[in-house]
Amino acid sequence: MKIQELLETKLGKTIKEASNAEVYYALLHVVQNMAKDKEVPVKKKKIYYISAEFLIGKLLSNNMINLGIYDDVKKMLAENGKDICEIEEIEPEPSLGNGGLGRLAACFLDSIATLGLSGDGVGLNYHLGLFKQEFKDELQNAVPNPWIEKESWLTKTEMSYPVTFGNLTVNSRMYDIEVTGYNNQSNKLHLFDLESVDDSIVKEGIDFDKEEIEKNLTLFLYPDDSDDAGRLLRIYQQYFMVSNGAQLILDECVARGSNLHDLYEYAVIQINDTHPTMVIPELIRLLVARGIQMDEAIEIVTKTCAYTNHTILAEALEKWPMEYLKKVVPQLVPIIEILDDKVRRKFDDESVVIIDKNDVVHMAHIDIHYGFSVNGVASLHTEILKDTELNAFYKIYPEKFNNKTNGITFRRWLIHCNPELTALLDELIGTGYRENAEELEKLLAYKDDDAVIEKLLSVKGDNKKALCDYLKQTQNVELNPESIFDIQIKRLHEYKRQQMNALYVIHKYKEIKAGKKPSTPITVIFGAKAAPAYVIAKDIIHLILCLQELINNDPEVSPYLKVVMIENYNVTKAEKLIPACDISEQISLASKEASGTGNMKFMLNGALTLGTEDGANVEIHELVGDDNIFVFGASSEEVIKHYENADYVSRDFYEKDETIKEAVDFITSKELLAIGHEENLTRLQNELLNKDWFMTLLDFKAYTKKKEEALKAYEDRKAWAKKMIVNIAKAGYFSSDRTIAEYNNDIWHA
Ligand code: 26Y
Repeated sequence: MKIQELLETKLGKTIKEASNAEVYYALLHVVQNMAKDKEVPVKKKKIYYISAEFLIGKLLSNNMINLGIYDDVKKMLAENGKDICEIEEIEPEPSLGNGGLGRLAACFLDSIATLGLSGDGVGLNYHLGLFKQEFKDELQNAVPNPWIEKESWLTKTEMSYPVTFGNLTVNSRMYDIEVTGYNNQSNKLHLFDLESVDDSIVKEGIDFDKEEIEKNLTLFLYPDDSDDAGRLLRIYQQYFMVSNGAQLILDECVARGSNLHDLYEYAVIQINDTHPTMVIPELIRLLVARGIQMDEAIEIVTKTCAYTNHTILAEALEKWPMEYLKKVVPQLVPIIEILDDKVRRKFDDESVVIIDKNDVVHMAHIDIHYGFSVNGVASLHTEILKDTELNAFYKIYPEKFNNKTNGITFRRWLIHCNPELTALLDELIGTGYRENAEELEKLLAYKDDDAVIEKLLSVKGDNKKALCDYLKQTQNVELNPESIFDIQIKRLHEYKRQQMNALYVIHKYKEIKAGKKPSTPITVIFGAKAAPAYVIAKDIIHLILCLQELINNDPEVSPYLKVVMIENYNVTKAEKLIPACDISEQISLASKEASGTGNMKFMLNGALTLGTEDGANVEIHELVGDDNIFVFGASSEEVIKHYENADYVSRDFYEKDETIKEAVDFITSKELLAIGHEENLTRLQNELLNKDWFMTLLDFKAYTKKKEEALKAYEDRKAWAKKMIVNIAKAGYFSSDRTIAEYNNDIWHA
């Protein structure tokens, strides 16, 4: 049956008669069934990608693109007076992730299905997910983000498992989301939930009783962990996720013919950062319970599990006090002790133990000793892991270490979010690049073609206008589409240095006030959520919101400079911002950003990177060459040395440099104090002057200099467009299809 008929049967009326919402829910149903028809029987070995986050974004259009029906449906809807974009608006964005690690997991599921591999995601079904961000009084407010509707992409399954915490046993419920591959099969994302969860226990904002485990377990992603109850809740969540996952994996493997002794021939488990680490002792426990000897169980699990590290920030490498584990998962404690004992017998090195002398359990150490692969997510990151952070482990297990530079799915980050650019590419180089991303290089042939340059600039211009309309509608800001769009969108963290960009904004404001006007107006756009317990991160948001208020309302400055902080930045908003960007801000302190993936999305959509030699920026630089990127700042080696020698003193930079002093002083100027809060602004200023752990002032001068260079380069639109072409053409390497092919060849062998 044709889709129109299917829809109208489901609707019980014609599409013309139905409302947008009715059409959306009917489409959801039809598309979901089409996806289910694409499920294929599992081959012997299956990949299980286990992750606390899956930042999947809206699914309707993505699924229609992957099923190959998007264009037809769009046309058919238009013929019936319906606009597909308005129908997309109806869908709530699932709130199952926070940032890069979660979005990477979503891109990977897309590529696993696209490459025809059998591989499912395993995670949790958070009802309120990551908080929704609202701005009030120039401050971030966190409110619950309920996203699950009566009819949604979630399918309730028959599967349920008991999970025991000490003397509390709960029963889970598994929900599935279909994961469609591009022109290929469907896999599944399994999300575990607890039926007794109760949204109504949430009181003011996102506060709730952290001790009512049966009511709160799957409410929030990353609940506040600034007190004991919060930290215990995180362990409850992690164990609930991995115990369900482990039971599912064993059941499925047995059903496919495994005798459990050969588990690793039937399953490979990719552990996404340390959050799912307890899957290792849990699997060992379950194998022993099924009659396998402890030593053999440990060996089997070690051959089944592989670990990806996404960060070298100490605060993110999880360590749990044994005392907490004894409370929540007493059944794992003897196993963790055995794992530690084996390490201690083999290696006389306190830095590689599992349970340290303070009785704290190092989760990453479990992954490295009891997994067969350890990978970083960009070349520089992997080298830093091997040389410094995990050097002691690298010496023991050099063969386990490998790099897998991150990637992004072009289905969402090009075909879906930038249809105009996609159409231009189709016209110029054919559609082969959709399945073989390296074919984007064919675009290089048009580098000197004036007609193509014209078209490319016009596509960018249209995307900028569309963003202006959207921001006018949603945030009531008036932007100039002729200005240069300079965008920094990512989680808020001091190492990512949104504060450095904010200092630049101050610097520009002062210049304009002093009569030095930029030849092209500049629009600086930020989007970021700060963890609710991360005080300085919230202060940085406060500063940006104050600057927005000050600058946009100053008639002398606003024709030349505007600042916008996007409210509740999420995947859907990223899809509108990225195609409209001219300058992609990737300005983390070198050595701190493991990879970054936004940098790749911007490049693919024809933005030029202004960045440090950090994470995958290094690889972008290598691919596009010096002329097509703006690189600045201290190198990772220099930064690592500063930390080793503890010789960076931010106040020296402040005192020695007038521009720096002027910008930092302005944070507590009478202009900003008239808008914002003294407490927040002073605290942030003091942080920069007395600590500045991520060396903002070290790189500030180099940053402003490079940014001026970029702004200058933008003036020559044709030369700029050529750089855009090189960036798009070289982005093929960053397809997550390439990344997943590497995971499969080197790690999974599925
Ligand atoms: C539990 C808590 C301590 C924690 C919560 C979330 C720790 C880490 C995270 C998330 C980390 C994350 O998103 N890392 C990012 O992973 C991306 C995908 O590999 C990288 O591109 C990015 O550089 C890295 O910051």
